[in-house]
Amino acid sequence: MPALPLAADTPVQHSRAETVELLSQIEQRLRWLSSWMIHNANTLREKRDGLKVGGHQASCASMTAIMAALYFHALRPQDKVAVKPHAGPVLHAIHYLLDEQTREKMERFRGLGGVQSYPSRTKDSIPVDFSTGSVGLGVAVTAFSSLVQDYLIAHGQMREEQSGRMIALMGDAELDEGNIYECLIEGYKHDLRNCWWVVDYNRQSLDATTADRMFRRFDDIFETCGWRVVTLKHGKLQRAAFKRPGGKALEDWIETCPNADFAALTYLGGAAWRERLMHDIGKKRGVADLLGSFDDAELARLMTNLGGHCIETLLDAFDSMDDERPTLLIAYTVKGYGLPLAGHKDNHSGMMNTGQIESLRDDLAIAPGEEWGKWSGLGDNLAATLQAFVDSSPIARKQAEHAAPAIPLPDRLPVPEGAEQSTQAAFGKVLHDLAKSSEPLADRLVTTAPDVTQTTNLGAFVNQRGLFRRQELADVFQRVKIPSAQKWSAHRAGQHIELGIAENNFFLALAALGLAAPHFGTRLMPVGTVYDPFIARGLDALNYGCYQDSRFLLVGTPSGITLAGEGGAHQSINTPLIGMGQPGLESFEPAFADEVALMMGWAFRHMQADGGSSVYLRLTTRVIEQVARDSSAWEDDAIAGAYWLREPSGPAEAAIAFCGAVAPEAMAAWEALSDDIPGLGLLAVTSPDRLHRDWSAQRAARWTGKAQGPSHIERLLGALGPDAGLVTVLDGSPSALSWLGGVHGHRVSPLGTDRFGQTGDLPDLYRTYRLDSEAIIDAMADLLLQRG
Ligand SMILES: Cc1ncc(C[n+]2csc(CCOP(=O)(O)OP(=O)(O)O)c2C)c(N)n1
Ligand SMILES: [Mg+2]
Repeated sequence: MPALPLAADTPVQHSRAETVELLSQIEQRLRWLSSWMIHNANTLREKRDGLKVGGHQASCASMTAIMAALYFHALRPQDKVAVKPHAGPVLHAIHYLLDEQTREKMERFRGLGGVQSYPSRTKDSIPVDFSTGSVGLGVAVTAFSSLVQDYLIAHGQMREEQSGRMIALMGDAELDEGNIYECLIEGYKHDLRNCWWVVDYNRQSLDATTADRMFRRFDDIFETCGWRVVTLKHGKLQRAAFKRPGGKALEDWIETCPNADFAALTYLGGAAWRERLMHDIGKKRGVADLLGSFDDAELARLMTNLGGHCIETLLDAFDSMDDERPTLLIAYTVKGYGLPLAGHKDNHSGMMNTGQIESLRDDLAIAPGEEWGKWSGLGDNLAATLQAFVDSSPIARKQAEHAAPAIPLPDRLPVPEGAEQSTQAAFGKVLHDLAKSSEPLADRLVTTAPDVTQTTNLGAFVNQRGLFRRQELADVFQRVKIPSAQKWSAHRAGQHIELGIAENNFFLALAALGLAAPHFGTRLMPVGTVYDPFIARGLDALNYGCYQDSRFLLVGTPSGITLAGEGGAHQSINTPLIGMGQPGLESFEPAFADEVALMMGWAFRHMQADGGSSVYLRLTTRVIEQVARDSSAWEDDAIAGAYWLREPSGPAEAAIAFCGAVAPEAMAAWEALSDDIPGLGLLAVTSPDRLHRDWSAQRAARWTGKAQGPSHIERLLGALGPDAGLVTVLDGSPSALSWLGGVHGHRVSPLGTDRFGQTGDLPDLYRTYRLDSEAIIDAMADLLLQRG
């Protein structure tokens, strides 16, 4: 080991050899602290529930060299990283060395308020650039963040010099996720840059070793999409051995060794390596002497000296990637490197037993009781030098996330005119009016859609504000004067990001756009449209965005069976339940154009509020007659989730509660019944989600000591008599409204769609699925008869 200079007040310039040595020490610390954190949580901490705590020592050890070299050498303060979920403990150990994580939180790994199982932007206290957990998503989101960064640079909100790299540290099994390839294609179309994906290529997934047949195929796939592929197969020791007599035979053997054999031999160790190598290539010239020059321990070290564990090799690779080209770095590794679990096919959730961890502790000269010390077992000088090295690394200068200023918003968004309108068309008009305005909000809107821009009424906005591309792209049809309603030219100032038809990409793009404020200091107002049924296609990515507290407006349209002739396969049935069930997403289903304008105005406020969230509007193409309003008294109630379109009177015996597109049927049924049922109410439910959330929150307030009061729905339904009946109706799963009966114990007859698949026109479909006014009248008669 080279003599290291003593720590000094001013950062010391280290030679390459010193840097390598310091990073090797840090690698060992990260391997130790991550292993200990997991061991402590599983074995030493008191258990109260008999359940496994879990954690992945082998997945961590696989990446400690990569992460040491990246974080304490290659990373710049403006770069952002998504860390492989199962290497979360390593990230926390890094921040522990930087004094940004506490021992207490690490002791509570996977416990309430402790270090989260997987890196979490919202729940962890250390800086986490991207949450991870669902494999594949944390990788692809980095590409979309690079796109967002380019968008901000093109719009003059960031300087080119401020741009960082968006980096994913990924497991090799993540390469099996389809969303990775959807993202590659989209990235190529958008001329992706400043993006690194570093693969921890341990050739093991959760269940087993991975297929050999994919070897080198990844290079082809990525290079086809414009990426540079850098492969770090061998470490320095191996490369030196290959140059010796017999070395070529050894190299060729490694080249063709099946993944499973390599893993098994790694687990078995030096003697097994020797026996197998002698058997396979021992007779080749120079091999016996070459192998004979290493004892068993040295041979094991040599054979596992893969690129991803060799600090020098990693530093050279990172240093060579000094341009903006997207780069896939495939770093060969051993899962469980440096631990007795190394190479075993079941090591994904495997853990060192007490004897094994104690022996690792002894190897590192860490005294019992000193396990949590940052630099335990090292001399004072080395410890001080390491601390100074860590403190002067660029990552230590990483700035806290931005608190981006709010965008000034208009008091109200004008209501689109028209006696008859659909909610989808109204949405398009509100955006179009904004696009024509000089509102500051208009400049921060970014729209996006997975190849459904025109059919979801974004076209007018795009005509006004243009498509975004870093390189100008002329609209050929316009140039040769072929008439078209769409101007499809693209330029740097454009505000619509056109995506191919891949809903996972769409949701990841929204997630990245909705993090522009904390990531880059400029708030954007992303608005994304998608056919409502295809929300399900990207549901995990939607959940992923919400979990990270990304802020966007999602518009699902058209929806339900109301899209009629568009086909049974396109009917969305359970999206109202998705809207209710998804935390971090407030959902609305308006019926009228003035509700749409009101909700969009509220959404833009909520998207930038402290404690706000993303918002989802479920819309329809059904054109319906608009209602006349004599005041704006309904508005607050509509935002709270429901308002009386026809107020019940007296101790009303019944009410009809409807949501969205079936408003005309509910109104017609009310007209037909109101003479016979005195005081009949008609409740317009604009958000089953907000109503239910508020109802449960008020109930919970009794036990949490928060302010109590009747919830909005308790207040509204309190206007009905105790024996009243409720008919609920929506174009979606009936359970989105049937719970209303539980509020005051009213009897309910819930109408909605619980079957699907049949195409038809509206009268036929509404009759068949019992959403028409006859069905409402029948259901009401039934309820009142029951009571009699
Ligand atoms: C979408 C999703 N499916 C399944 C899992 C469960 N899971 C966790 S890790 C893993 C395999 C990890 O293998 P790899 O990416 O190679 O990581 P490493 O070998 O480094 O642990 C799986 C299937 C998950 N986290 N996310
Ligand atoms: Mg793996």
